[in-house]
Amino acid sequence: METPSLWVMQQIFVTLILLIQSSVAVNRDNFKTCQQSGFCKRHRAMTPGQSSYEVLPETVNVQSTSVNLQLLNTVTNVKLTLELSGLERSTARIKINEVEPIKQRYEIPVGDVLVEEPKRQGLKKLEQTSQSLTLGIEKNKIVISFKPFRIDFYTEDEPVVSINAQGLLKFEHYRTKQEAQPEENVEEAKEGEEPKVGDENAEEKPAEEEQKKEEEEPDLWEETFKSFTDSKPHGPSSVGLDVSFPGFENVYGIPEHADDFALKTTKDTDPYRLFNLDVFEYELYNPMALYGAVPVMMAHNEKNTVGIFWHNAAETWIDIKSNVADKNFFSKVADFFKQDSDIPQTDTHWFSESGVIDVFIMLGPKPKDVFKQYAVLTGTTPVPPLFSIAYHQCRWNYNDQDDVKNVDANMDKFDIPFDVIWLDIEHTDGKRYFTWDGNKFSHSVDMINNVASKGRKMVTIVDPHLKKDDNYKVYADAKSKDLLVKNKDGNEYDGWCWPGSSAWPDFTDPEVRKWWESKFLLSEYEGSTNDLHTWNDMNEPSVFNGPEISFHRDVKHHNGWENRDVHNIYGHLVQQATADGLILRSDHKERPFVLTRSFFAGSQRNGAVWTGDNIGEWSHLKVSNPMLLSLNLVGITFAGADVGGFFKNPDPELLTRWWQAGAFQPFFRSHAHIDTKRREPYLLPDNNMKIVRNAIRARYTFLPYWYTVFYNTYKNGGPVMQPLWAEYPEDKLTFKMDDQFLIGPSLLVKPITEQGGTGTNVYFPGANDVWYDILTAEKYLGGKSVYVNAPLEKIPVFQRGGSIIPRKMRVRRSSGLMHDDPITLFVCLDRQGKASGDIYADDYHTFQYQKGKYLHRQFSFSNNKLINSNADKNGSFETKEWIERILILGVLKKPNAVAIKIGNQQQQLAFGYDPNTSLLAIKKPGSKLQEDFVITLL
Ligand code: NBV
Repeated sequence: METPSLWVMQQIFVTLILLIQSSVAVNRDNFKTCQQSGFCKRHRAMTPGQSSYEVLPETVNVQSTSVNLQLLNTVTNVKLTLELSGLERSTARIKINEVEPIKQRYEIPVGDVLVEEPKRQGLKKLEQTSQSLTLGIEKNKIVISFKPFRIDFYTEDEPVVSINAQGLLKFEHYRTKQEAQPEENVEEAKEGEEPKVGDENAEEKPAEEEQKKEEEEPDLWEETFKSFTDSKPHGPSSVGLDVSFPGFENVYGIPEHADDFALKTTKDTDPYRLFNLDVFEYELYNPMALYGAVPVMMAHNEKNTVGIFWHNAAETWIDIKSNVADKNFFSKVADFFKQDSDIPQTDTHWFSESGVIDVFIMLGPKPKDVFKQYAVLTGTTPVPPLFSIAYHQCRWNYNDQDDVKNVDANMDKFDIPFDVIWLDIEHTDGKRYFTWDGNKFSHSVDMINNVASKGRKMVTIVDPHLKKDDNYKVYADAKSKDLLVKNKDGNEYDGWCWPGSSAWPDFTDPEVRKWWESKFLLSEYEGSTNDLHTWNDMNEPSVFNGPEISFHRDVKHHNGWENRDVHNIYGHLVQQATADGLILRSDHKERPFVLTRSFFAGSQRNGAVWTGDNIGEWSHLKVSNPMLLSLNLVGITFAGADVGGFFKNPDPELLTRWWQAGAFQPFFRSHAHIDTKRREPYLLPDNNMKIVRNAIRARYTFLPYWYTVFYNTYKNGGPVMQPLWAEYPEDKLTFKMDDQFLIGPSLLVKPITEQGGTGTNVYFPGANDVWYDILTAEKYLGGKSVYVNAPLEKIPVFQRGGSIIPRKMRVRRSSGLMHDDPITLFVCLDRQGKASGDIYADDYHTFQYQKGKYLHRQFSFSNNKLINSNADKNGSFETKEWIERILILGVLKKPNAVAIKIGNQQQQLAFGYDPNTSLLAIKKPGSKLQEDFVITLL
């Protein structure tokens, strides 16, 4: 136990933090700008078109799936080694490292981010000259130009990606401090072993000067930000490269930023920053870093979609220039190809503080190809347990077990379904995670069991900071086993967080992750049950008194790596260990649910992500759509934003609109700051409460569809919440659209995000398509925008003609009570009178589906026949679910009769027909979901 005075100090500190955090507006001073970051400045200052790198032709070695070669920096004479390998599915990988580094550089271990060592694919040598090497990979061509060095990728003879076309490759090789003396370095360059190089140096004056300037930079061996000095024992170590997308006007991805979906040029701003940070009350529409980082970008136009994955865990910045947005931008790859200079082009420039250059180039050519290419590298989200895609009720904090009981009872009283109730940090004994405040939660097991008796679950927060208290067994155990992160001197790192003085387990160490997993065993986590799941917060990590509110960069991790090397994967590995812990707890039987605030590429494998501390303002509701689209695009499909906004007290209208939007976003949880007024949905004014209840109930009716969409993305990759262009790649009008989106292939959603909104223009994609309002069955022709009325009670949601969506219309208190409920099929016919769709079902909570215990059924309607057939012979599952009703929209005339055939049995079915809406309702087909049938309209 700490001394009383220390305790008082800690309380004052935490109160101060709370006070600072309740003054709504980001404190920009806490976070570095590019100008305050040495390596960012150095890379940004480079002049395009002056590459100092060339390929040494005699080193080029072409093998069946790869090419190895050396690059020479003609200014410093330092050599780099480059390996370009062909990977399965039209993907290439370029790795650049030092030839003879004086110290090994960090590479992310396989398994942490990449699911496995990527599978190689043949590269065909098409041509080699003294100037270039041309290779073929499937339908694509790769040209490596030697002098200056660049690599161009072509799809069907059109350039789509160019590497180092701007000549911004920069690799700060490890050096000893003396070597960095400017004079010496330049001398050395002049005395290079290869005489030719000296000659060329004469022409390369600007680069030489640049190099000289660089060596004079003050930030190379130590860097100061505010009161923090970052020791850099290994000196400068950054790496950077430019990637151009000829022919592309739009690029997307690289979350997390509170910005538009189509990324903006950074000509007049800082580059987009990827450095996991706790930025409370973040500002909108700027490139500042946030809690998570996925260094994946996609470029899309009518013909092609390509992607880049920058596999580096260090702080990364990305500049974006576009010849369309930045008219007159001087350098264009199009000129190199002697093409019409009106061709749009986007040039990007990536640079990271340390590590190696390891870039994956995914060549598409269609959006779904890139999604799959990326999924093969970093995996997909396993099918979430059904409860986790239903509605979650959270706040900081539900005060005690009686509070939990009351919320649970009130939700039932007001007939509002929910699946999970959450406990924030106050439930613990003094912010010691894995413990309970004994006064408030004396009977945690009874509390959880009571909630679980209605098919519901609970979630508790488990942050990665451990209170430094020798009587706290988790900390004491970690300390005694030497599992904690160290400071630069090798002593246990000490930082301030909620519990006061804290230490952090080193999640980059696989042994530490194993240890953490064991903490979730029921025998270890006293007062927990199998119905308790987990929330990882503050895992950037957030350190109140650290630089930029995080770890010092010279903090030491496993194998001596510094935090600067691994910073962006720390939070990802916290969630991974937590998910594995929950799996261990159930002896690998039950699917875990873990929500994380910090994440990296690959985090999709471990559960859900949310967008952190947003504000209860209309602008934050609006930005949730592009933010979630960006996350979804790069595979983080299970994503949501705090419904209602974390800070402030939004009025009932905003709350209502937020619940409506959340009901159609992948992770659906309302949450609020400890200082906000209580806002459980039943506390809303009666009219708002009813509208919100309907929105939540709508979510429940669509659960079979959500579940199917999640299953399909588990199998194929790609977003759950999709930009329209993912389904309509050729429709230019959709390329910048981010205020409306698709859930799966068939639901179009345009949430109302304006105060006082009573209607909105909805763009219905697909010139040959038709869309149906899910409530009124009103029909809209595709290929145009139409104003749709949307008074408060209305969520503009439309089903695509040509689709079949399974729903469950008997909404109960929780999804857990709906597992066996019957299905209603909503069949919306296209203009040819056809439709198709599918349903995926399993036991909704175990891993048995990964052993073939599932059903995937295909529905198709054409020529007046609806067929239910097996979509996947590898799966079989005996479900009690059955088909209760079939609603077919777009049936032009009333049939004389409707008949069902199952096996050899045929029978007539009752039906009703409404000529005004062209709706045919087939009552009680009564068939089991797993039974093949044919229903004919006669
Ligand atoms: O644990 C308290 C909060 C949590 O409610 C929120 O969702 C997190 O994003 N947490 C941040 C720490 C304090 C924020 C002011």
